[in-house]
Amino acid sequence: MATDWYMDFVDLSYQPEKDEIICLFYFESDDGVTREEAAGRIASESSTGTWTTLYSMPDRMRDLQATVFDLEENYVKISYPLELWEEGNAVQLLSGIAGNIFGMKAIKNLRLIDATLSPGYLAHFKGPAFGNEGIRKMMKVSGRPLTGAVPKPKIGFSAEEHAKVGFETWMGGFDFVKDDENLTSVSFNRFEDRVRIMAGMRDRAEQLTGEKKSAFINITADTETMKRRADLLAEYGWNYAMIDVVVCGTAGVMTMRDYCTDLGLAIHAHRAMHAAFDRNPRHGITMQFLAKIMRLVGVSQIHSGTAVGKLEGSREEIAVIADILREKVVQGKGRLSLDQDWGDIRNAFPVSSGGLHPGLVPDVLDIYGTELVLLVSGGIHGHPNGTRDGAVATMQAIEAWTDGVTLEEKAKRAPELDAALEKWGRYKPK
Ligand code: CAP
Ligand code: MG
Repeated sequence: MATDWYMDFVDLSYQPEKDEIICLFYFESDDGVTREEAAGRIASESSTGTWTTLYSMPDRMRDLQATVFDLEENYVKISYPLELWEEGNAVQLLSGIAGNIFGMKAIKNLRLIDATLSPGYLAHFKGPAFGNEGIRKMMKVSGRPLTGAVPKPKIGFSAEEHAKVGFETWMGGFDFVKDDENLTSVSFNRFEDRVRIMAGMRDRAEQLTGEKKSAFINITADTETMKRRADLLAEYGWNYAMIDVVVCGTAGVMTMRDYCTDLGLAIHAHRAMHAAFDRNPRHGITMQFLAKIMRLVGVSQIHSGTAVGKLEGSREEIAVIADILREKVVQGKGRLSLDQDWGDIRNAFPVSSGGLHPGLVPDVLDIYGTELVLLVSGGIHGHPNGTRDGAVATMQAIEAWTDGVTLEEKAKRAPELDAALEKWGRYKPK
């Protein structure tokens, strides 16, 4: 008598139905477990199965089973009937395709690479509230990346000091001042004080420059507190809220997407903690999948890496993540991503940040083009002449790239850029 039924979830001749969700996994089976059985176990445990054959089961349940339909070396594609998934509940999707399966003893390593979300699944989600065109209209910026910086050191300033650094950042030509991921409301820099004082500085910078200025002020907390903080942002005329989306969880982001949209707030998604599960190439969940889920639930932008800065992320992966966020129809790239037609779901901006300075701007724009949010933080506050000149130097580096001239050429007529190159050149921090 058979003790398990994993192979019931494998059919390499199966052709997925139009509205099924398809997942691509990398996996390594444990010794003594064949690839087919391992793949069947992934499909079983992420859909209707369990470890043993059962005394009885209604026939109709076979229609809910996931199916392994493509198996190549250590890569498997699994198709999931749409009926498995609650309408509009991305959290439940994660419990299914990114849940128990990571802990199965028969699978030594498992990595969820990407998923194709079907039109029937997408139909229940609103996606980003503004889209990239809407954000550009809101900020009155075109033809160049949106730019921003985090006051550094990343935490320790009083609200007053924070706002003064912010003012210098805006006066240097940047669009945004961003809170750091671990700054929320601390004894020496209360959220309420920062929102109020920054608004005053913003208004002054807008009057002096004639440009629209904004900030990603971090509301990260429990959801009820995030709602109160979003209310305060709207009261002071802000148009963004920042959320650390991994630590807040997909459920928190989903709640805040609607709440912030009603207040006219776009969401800047910081991804702190992502490297706990997306860095190991043999186990975990890719950044491209996290980016997909966050566009689905409606953030307006999310950090996506630099390739040349201080944090992990290859050029290929970054280009794939940018496509998943920006494009309407995404062509799968080999074993890095799957096809995705986003239908009416608006797009979102990739955010490139982490160890950047004016000397690295061309490398980043070579990867992303101009459709991104570029954050240069240490790379402006460490400028020999201070924050404002650091921002000016970064804007000059962007101009050089868009005008097709080298930084060195530009620096002959741009002293702030020249000073930045003098200090950092093309240094790539680790
Ligand atoms: C960058 C940053 C961002 C990282 C996050 C930091 O500061 O503020 O949090 O960019 O990484 O705290 O390191 P610097 P990622 O510009 O001074 O490095 O964008 O890869 O999610
Ligand atoms: Mg940071």
